[in-house]
Amino acid sequence: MSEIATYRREGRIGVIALNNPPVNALSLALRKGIIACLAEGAADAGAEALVLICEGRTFIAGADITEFDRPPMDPFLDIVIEHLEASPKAVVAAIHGTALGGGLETALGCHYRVAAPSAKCGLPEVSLGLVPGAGGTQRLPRLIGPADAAQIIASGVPVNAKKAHDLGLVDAIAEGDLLAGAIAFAERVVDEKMPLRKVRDLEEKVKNVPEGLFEGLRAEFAQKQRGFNSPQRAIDCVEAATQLPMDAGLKREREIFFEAVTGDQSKAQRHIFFSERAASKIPDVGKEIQAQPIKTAAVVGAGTMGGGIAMNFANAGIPVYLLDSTPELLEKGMGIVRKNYESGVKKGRMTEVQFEQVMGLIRPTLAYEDFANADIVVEAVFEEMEIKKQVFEKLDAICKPGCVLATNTSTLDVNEIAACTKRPESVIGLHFFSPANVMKLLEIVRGAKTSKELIATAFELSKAIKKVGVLVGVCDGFVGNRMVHPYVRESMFLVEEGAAPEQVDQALYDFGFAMGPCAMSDLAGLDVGWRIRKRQAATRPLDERYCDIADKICELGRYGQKTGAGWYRYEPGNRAPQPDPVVTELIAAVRRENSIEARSLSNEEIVERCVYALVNEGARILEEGIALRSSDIDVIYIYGYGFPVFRGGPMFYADTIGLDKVYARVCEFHKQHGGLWAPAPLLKELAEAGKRFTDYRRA
Ligand code: T1G
Repeated sequence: MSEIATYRREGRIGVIALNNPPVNALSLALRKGIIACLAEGAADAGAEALVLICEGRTFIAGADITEFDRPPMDPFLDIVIEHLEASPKAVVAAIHGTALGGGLETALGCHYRVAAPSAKCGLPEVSLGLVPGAGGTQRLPRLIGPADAAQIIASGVPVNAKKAHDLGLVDAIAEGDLLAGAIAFAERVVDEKMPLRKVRDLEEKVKNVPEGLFEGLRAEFAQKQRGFNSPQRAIDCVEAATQLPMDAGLKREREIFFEAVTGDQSKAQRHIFFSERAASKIPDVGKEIQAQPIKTAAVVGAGTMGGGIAMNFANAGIPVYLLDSTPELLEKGMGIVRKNYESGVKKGRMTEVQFEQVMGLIRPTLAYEDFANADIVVEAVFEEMEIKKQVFEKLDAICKPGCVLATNTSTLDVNEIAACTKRPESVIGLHFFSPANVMKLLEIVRGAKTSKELIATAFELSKAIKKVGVLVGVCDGFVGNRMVHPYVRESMFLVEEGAAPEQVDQALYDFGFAMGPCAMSDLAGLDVGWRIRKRQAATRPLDERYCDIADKICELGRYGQKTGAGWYRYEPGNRAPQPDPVVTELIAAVRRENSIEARSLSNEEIVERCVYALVNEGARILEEGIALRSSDIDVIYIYGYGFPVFRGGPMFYADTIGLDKVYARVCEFHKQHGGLWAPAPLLKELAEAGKRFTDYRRA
């Protein structure tokens, strides 16, 4: 591998080239390399100005996040940036790919910035629970003004090259060869005697602060990023840039950064950043296993799920057949797809041309024969095993050898489905979450005979369709739904014992969930859980505690939002849940029938009972090997069930609380509420050994 940082001259311009794959993260070696190359450039009499550029797919994508859990190592990034600013020769940053975090801060330490048309610039530190820690919150407001800077910093969302140029963040867009463009710009700086402009010296824009700017920003981000600390702290940093001289502002920023980097929220968010990437690393499926190319797809079932799944392929540019059994069902399904895209056009997320393009990629059909050349078929028919088996028998007869046969089942046995084909090695579960065109989670269900090539293909496909793929094993509900069962069950027990549905939901909403279990069930459809509970009734132990409140709600035909009423009632066209006296009375009747004296429950007990129910089941799933690692369970709960990312997922949250404390509470619940709370053996084992789920690997 070539050196991590090199200096060379091209004509009268010195070129500093960085090469630290995969994303030129600012490791200690890279920071030292930049300083050394700057010294070479300063000493090179033939160099009249300097260009800082990166090899590989992107400009510096940030500080090296892996260094944050270790003591900081000198030279810190802010020292590197001081060297850039102090250069006696103008330094022009040449940006391609994504200049993010410390990468953009490094570019802000340069005197000028040139970007490729496809480049993006951003300060995404808040997504890691941090704030920029190398001057970004002090320099960016000085360059583009505090209002625009605060939006970029508090949202963490990058801006494209055109927007960056419009804001004055970059000085020129280099069409064609980036290096040539940057060198030409550097020559212009010399020839036109442009000033050695240090961003830190630009005071004009931080002096004129619009009235109420920061109060407005705090309110905006308290709503947009509910429960997250770092956006608020980022706004504090930008406000400091308008109140303090540069060095004092840098000091303030550093204080806030170190407070954030040692805080639980950042540790949780960094945990999820790496966990999401670790999920695609399968111990027995190495890089030597070749994924199959997916050039054409097909979906069986044009219902809400099938249409949403088809949209994922079309959005990735993959032509996809969408099949159903009658023209009416097909027409209805295509209508839902069209409506989804039309709302995207209305919201400006896609143009009319893009709308026509994606719609053109989805081809409705009534004939399985159209699937003969498909590379993958995803079955999304009714959740009944016999119906699914009939579909797979047809697919087995029609699809070409090597075609991926995937089922979107949310709970059924993938091995049983595979067994009805002659090619079980080509069968896999691809469990999408509703709405399938929106939710990022994809549970990849590995059957006993699923081939390694198919696992590799499924992960490649999940990246292509912008999903977060997580491998799970075969059991009732795989990981997500298996855990949501005790979570929802516990919420019903809490209602039976005395809490109102809205109290349970509010407690978990305040904990950070996107919505509470009752509102979530109303959204997903109460009939879904009802059908599963009816299927499970045959094997449920007679002495097992059971709450039938949700069943009784379903018996009234109240399935949630889709019927206008469930746990809550819904005004037409309004999804806001309204407490309903009908349900209040139904709950009171169930309590009377079971001689339950309603008691007042604390929000703390509600959260512990629901979240520890997740943790206890997650421990069983880990022990059985249904999930490879606890961080996979965390990723599933963040991306599939709205668990707050600033708590890192249920298993990481339990580690943060301390497994000894969690185990003690589970034992108390076991005493109070019986067998369903039997502590998972792994939870007991790790708690007693003073260990964490995060460190656990199944032997
Ligand atoms: N540090 C260390 N490793 C990183 C990294 C980083 N900043 N960014 C990515 N990686 C690894 C990643 O774990 C994966 O490893 C590989 O690179 C490819 O990443 C001081 C404090 C740049 C948009 O938040 O958003 O600067 O799995 O799979 O999909 O103020 O990576 O291959 O072993 O994501 O093409 C701020 C984080 C840091 C950017 C590329 N920067 N990275 O996406 O590839 S804090 C960020 C990303 C900071 C300063 C502050 C994405 C990407 P592996 P990937 P990708």
